[in-house]
Amino acid sequence: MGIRRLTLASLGAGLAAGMAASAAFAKELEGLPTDKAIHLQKGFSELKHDAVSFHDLILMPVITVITLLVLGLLIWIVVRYNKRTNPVAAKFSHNTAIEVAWTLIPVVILVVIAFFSFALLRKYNDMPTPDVVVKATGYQWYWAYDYPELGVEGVESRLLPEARDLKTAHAAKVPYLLGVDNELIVPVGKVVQVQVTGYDVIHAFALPAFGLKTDAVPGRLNSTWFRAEKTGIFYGQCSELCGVDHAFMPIAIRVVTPEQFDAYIVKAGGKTKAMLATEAAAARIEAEKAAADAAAASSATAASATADAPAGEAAVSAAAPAVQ
Ligand SMILES: [Cu+2]
Repeated sequence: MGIRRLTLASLGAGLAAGMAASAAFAKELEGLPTDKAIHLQKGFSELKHDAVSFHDLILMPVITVITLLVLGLLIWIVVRYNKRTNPVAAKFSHNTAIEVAWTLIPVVILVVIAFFSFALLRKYNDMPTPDVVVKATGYQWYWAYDYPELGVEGVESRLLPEARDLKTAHAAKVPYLLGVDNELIVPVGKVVQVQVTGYDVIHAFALPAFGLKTDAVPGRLNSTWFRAEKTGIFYGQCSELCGVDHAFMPIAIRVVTPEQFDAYIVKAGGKTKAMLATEAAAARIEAEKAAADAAAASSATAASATADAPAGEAAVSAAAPAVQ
C-alpha cells in the first residue's frame, strides 16, 4: 500500500517520520483509497511517480516554508506589537524595499514551480507509441470501453449492486463504491493510450495509481496514457460532477500479463495484434500475387494491342477537347 498513515499528532515529526510510516504500513492493499491515509495513493506508473515527486520535492517544501513563515510572522506581530508591549503605534504607511521583495520573491517561487510543472505536463503530453489503444466513454452513470484497433466494442462497466452499501460491500468482500462487474483489462508493462470521451454530459476518467485524470467531454476525444508496472486491480472514480449517480460510476483497471490480455481479447470476440499482423501479412502476399498476375495479363494485352495503337491515339486526341 505504501500510503502514509499519519495521524495529525505525528505530522509535526516531519517528513522523515512520514517516510518511516510509509514503509512500516506498506501492505498488500494497493490501488485503493485507504482509511486514515494522508498522503497521495501509491503510484504504479512512471507518470504517477513523477507527479508524486513533484508534490513531495517541490510543492510540499514550498508550501511548508511559506506556511511556517506566515505563522512565524503572525506570532511575532501578536507577541511584539500588541497593545501592552507596544503602546505607541508606528505611523509609517509603506516601505519600498519590503514591497519590492514581497513581489519579486513570489514571482521567483512561481517560476520555479512552473519550470517543474511544465516538465511534468510535457511528459503527460509526449505519449510514447501506444501498444494498446482503449476508448473510455462516460455515460450517466457508468463507463464503456472499446479496443478500436482490436475489434472489441462496448464493454460496459457498472458498479456492483453490493458495492453500493458499506455493509453489503464488506460482506461480499468488494471495495465499497469501487467494485465493478467488468474491469478495463490492460496488459502490464505496455503503453496504454486511453482515449476519453463523454456520451451525454462531462465526466472525467481518473485513476490515482496511474496518475490519470482526463475530462470526458461529449463530442471531443481527449487522450492520456500509462504503463502499468505491476499486475492487479486499480481503482479510480468519475471526477467530474455529472449528475445524481456521479458517486456510483467507479473506474476499475485490471492489469494482467500480455498472454492473459490476448486471451481476453479473443474471448471478447476481437483479434490480437499478432493475429492482425498475420492477417496483414497474408493480405500483402495476396495483393502482391494479384498485382503480379495483373502485370502479366496487361503485358500480354499490350503485346496484342500494339497493332491497334494508332487508332487508340486518335481516340484520345478526339476526346481531349471535350474534357476542356
Ligand atoms: Cu460521471
